[in-house]
Amino acid sequence: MVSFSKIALLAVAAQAAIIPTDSPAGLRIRQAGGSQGTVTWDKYSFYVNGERVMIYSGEVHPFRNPVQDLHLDVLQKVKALGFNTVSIYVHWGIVEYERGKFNWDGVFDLQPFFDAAKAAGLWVIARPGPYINGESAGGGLPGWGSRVEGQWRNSNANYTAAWQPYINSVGKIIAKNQITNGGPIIIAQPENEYSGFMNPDGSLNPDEDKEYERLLLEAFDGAGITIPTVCNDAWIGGHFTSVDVYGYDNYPAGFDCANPITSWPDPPEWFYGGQRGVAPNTPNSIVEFQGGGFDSWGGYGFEQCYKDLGPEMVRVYNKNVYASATHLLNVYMIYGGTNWGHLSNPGGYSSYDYGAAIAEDRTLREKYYELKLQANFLMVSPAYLTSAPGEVQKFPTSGSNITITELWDEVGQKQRFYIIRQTKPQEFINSAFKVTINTSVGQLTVPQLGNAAYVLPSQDSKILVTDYPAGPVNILYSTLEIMTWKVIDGRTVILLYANTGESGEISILTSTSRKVDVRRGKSSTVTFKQTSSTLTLQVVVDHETVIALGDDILLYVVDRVNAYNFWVPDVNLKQDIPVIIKGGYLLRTTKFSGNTLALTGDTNGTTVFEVIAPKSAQAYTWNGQRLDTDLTRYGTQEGRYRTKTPRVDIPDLGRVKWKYINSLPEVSASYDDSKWVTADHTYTWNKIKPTTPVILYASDYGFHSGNILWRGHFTATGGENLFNLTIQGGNAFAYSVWDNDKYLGSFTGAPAPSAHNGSYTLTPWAKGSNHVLTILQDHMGLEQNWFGGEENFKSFRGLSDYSFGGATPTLKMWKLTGNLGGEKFADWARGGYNEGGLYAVRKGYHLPGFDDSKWVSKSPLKGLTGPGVDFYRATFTLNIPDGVDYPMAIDFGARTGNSYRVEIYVNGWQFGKYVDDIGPQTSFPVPQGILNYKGENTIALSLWSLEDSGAALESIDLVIRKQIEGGISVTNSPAPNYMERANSY
Ligand code: IPT
Repeated sequence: MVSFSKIALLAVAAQAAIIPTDSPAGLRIRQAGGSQGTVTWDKYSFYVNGERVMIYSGEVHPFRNPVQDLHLDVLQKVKALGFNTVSIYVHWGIVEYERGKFNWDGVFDLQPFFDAAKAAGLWVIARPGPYINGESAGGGLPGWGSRVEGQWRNSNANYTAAWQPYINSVGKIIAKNQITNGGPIIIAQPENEYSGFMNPDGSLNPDEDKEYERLLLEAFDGAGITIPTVCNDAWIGGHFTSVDVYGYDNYPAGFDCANPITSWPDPPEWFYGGQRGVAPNTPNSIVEFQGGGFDSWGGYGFEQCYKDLGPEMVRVYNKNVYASATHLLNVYMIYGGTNWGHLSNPGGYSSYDYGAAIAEDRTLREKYYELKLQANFLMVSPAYLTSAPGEVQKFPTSGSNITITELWDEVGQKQRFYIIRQTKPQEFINSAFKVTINTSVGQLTVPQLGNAAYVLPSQDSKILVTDYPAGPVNILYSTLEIMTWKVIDGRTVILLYANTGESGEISILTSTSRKVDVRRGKSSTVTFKQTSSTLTLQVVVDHETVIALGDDILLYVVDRVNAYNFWVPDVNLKQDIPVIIKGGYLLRTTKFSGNTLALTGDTNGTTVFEVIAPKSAQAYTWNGQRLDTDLTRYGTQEGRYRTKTPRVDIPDLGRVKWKYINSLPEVSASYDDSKWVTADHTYTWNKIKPTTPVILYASDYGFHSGNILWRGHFTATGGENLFNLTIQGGNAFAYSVWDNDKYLGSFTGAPAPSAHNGSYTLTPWAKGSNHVLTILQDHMGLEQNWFGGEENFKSFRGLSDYSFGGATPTLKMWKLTGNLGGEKFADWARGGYNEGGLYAVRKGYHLPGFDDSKWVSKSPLKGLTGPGVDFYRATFTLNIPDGVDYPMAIDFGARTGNSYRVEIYVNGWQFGKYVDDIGPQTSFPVPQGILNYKGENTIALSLWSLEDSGAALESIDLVIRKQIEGGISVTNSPAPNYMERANSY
């Protein structure tokens, strides 16, 4: 099923967009200026409750985290970045797995997520689709959609009838939680990347379907959504401009994990002009901006991708988009999560770590701290919100390696921001030069003192400010970057940073002569010059230098890594008490009551806290314990905290008592498949019509995920000696074939092929003999449907053709099964996607509470000696104390290269799909809440061997990924026990 290469199309589109084009159809503002009055906008930025705001957002997908309590953990981490918003997708296919029956219960309930966002102090951008993409099964479209004829993602009436109930249902939930009703949602996005369009014959259609867009907006309105709508155009292509605020996305670093950094494209510069061309009256809004990348079967693994998409990427590309005066920026993903329970499309595997700032196991990467520096700066720089790019200098002209954009505050008419960046970051050229800037005292070439140069390492970008007010302090310019500033008890504290060893300069407009007093660090690193109107300091950045400039200015000049330690909390979620905290792995909340400043958060290792707070705070607590502090030489408080991360005993999964059954009874002579679904359709809604006498597409019969089994019953004519088939399952799929109980062979799969033509030799069939051909196939998830009008998500899973050699037998019937019940799935708590069609799973043996005492003892380390499927169960207990966060994973040892596949069920939740010979994933994070940290756990594994030589796990371990004190308290997700499944087979 080759569809158009989206990437190629995007490349063409991106090229086209570099050339400024005439603006397409003007923007229709549905709520001119925002009729609800709470979330409004002008050409520069959004306003919330009348206050102009930078919307700095991170994408998280509630559906990729089935532990409701952990949302708060992730959202507090996003809040602590200095972000004020999160953006979410809702996956239609999960919540309406059976047409017309919505599952908003338990882990699928969105309310706990919205409540957690509110509790964390974040706004929400809600993006319910109907189509989302997001490397998810069907791109969000439901499996039953395979039986809805015609084009999807346009105004096809069949499709309209399919999505309207869903948008109505999710729309009401969004409306209930929008800001005007007291909830956190400020913006809603219909559809996603409605940017490329197809005709029924598969040819490209240049036109979007405006009737579809109108119907969507009407449905949003109908559900009561009054907050502004945005679109997410895949490039600045002027699509779906009938929303309130036009938005677009950008993934500037690409997705090349193989060649970290050297493969980076030059940072683009055309965004601002492009956006102004399409939507001059709304804020420049990047609704998705690369925060990492996806990885596919046979890929490189996310740690390798992170090398390409780490803190350097944030310095180069995020700062580059600030040069385009971007005033809504959503980082996709800030936390990726897990494709548990078959939620991925075939382009991805269980981990959706994304190399994001917050890793899949919820630990923080260095990129997190880099983002924190940048977001904090923007949040204290309101003039940025009314700035627009002016002159762009290429500098120095000789090497032409530097690009400088001057942003000018058009409203305040005073401040400038110079975004200084490497033009060719992929070429590893460090630069040192002088910069000419415009200030209120005229043009200056900086740095001014001595022979110092402005230093810009190869994968760096810096923001230089002029005439920047930090409260009452007028900074004439600073070549040191500002992380934050606060006026605390009349003294302005300014936090400045650069890389270790670089020198930086800050010049303050002041007519009084000020004593430069280095209170911490080496005074030899500081030089200064006072004139009648300015005080200019130059500092060689070395760890931490604290300089008092009289009583009312305190400068912290720190190196980057040290700057990572500072947190600017939103005290009492009101930001009205100026506080800066240094220290800790994470600062979650800050509450001020009476005279106590109560901090909560996480630590690892010994932590030195510094509290920079008003004197009215006389006592400090950390997670409820009193923090003893001493006064520093500059009036702040410092205290030491020793992290307690107790040792815990973790079971050795290689040695626990494993029980086993054969999970492939289907190939035994006596097997009875009468309860299976009979494949008796002779018509398919699919536009790919098969040659088979009956339709053998799993989705046509309601099976959309996990393994699928087919059984073809034949009576031999005599002499059949070959079985040929064309079968499809998605990238990296595999299948095995049996003739009665005789194994014929397997296609073991490879990263790319999603279909296979196979030929299997039969021991010649005797005339009149009965044969059942059993095919066990993998289903790698439903395809996405990127093009509007496309039907790619219907790509079949199953057989489109088969034939025999030697003779042709008489078909009696075909039977099939996937998960028990198909769309009427068995497990409401864990959802329709969680289960597949393997015998043991159909029976519910993966669930906790099943009595396996009669099963045989055998370890998955022993495995199978031939082809087939084993199913294993074991139980173990954990006893992890409160007050710590010990994220865990199930690790398989090194890949052996043998062809076998494992699905991991933890307390009934499918939390990993391991393909030994394709990879790359070998470590599967399982969150607390799925793992019961205080009591019994059930682990179940299916082990499918696709080779005559058999298969066994090399090793299996439960590992603690990191030991952190703090965390939040987690209630286990519902994990209903096994109950006998009456009609199971
Ligand atoms: C963009 C999609 O909007 C998003 O859903 C996700 O799939 C993301 O890509 C990649 O992770 S599409 C963009 C690459 C043009």
